[in-house]
Amino acid sequence: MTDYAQHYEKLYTIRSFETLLLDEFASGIFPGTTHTSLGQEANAVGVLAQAREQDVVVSNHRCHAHFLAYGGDPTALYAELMGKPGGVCGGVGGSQHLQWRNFYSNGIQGGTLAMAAGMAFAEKKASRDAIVFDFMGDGTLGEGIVYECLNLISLWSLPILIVLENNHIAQTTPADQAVAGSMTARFEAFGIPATHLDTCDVVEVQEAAGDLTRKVRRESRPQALVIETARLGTHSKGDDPRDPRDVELLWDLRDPVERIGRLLQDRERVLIQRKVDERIRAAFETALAMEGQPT
Ligand SMILES: Cc1ncc(C[n+]2csc(CCOP(=O)(O)OP(=O)(O)O)c2C)c(N)n1
Ligand SMILES: [Mg+2]
Repeated sequence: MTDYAQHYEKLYTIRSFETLLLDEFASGIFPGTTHTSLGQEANAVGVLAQAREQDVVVSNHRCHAHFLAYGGDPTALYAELMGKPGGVCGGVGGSQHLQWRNFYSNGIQGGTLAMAAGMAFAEKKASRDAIVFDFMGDGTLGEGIVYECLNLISLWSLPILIVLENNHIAQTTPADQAVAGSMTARFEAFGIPATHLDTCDVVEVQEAAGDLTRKVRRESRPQALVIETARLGTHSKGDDPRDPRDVELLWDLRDPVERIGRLLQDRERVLIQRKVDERIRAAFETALAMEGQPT
């Protein structure tokens, strides 16, 4: 399998998982709400290709892509979303609160950076050879705790790669109405070097994350990566004030799955799609058949 085909399979696995989740949501099998990663798959796959076993990953409310790219099991994630005891966290965490191995997600915006800082501090203090990956959104720059954390992360030289996924919207609020000035400058003001990337190409993300990850490991100090990305779906289940024509344009221009898929032969792409769709459907059915009452 070529590198492109491997990338495609990883991206398409997330896409297939999220698409089936949305399709099945209407049946009422999933309690609560959920935020899908449609459009942001390349950030998860590209960045977490750099994660080693001992590293820690801290994610936010939009965590499915991060969890699956980390190596999380789709069956356990569906079961978690169904509130089943066989889920990632026994069904009590739901869509936003996952913990498996060194992966942690939390729905409290900005609180996740405090978690990441604390864990990076612990790793550094114990002289363990681990770094922390933290994912956050543009809207989370409005949380005061982020700046307290950036201050300490810089002062204590904590080994964190902060990945800011700028999808230009926070629920229904456009970033240009909520975030003043430059996003990279906000990190730089605290002495944290920030790299800016405007792409939906998984290879570009992986390369940039590779450079930054090496620096974080070698120097044991923080780096930030601001990625211009696109939310191709609604915020959670139906909230999206954007003009549908604008969203359609994003699908045409900023779809990471389509972008890498174009590099494959039609036959190979379709075979991967079929294999993955079957695997994801089987994961869903297995979760559905699991014993135990939803929590
Ligand atoms: C402290 C806090 N306030 C409000 C919310 C409700 N909420 C969940 S996601 C979200 C928007 C987040 O926007 P952004 O950080 O840009 O991430 P995105 O959803 O675009 O991935 C809001 C307001 C929350 N989860 N936590
Ligand atoms: Mg956002």
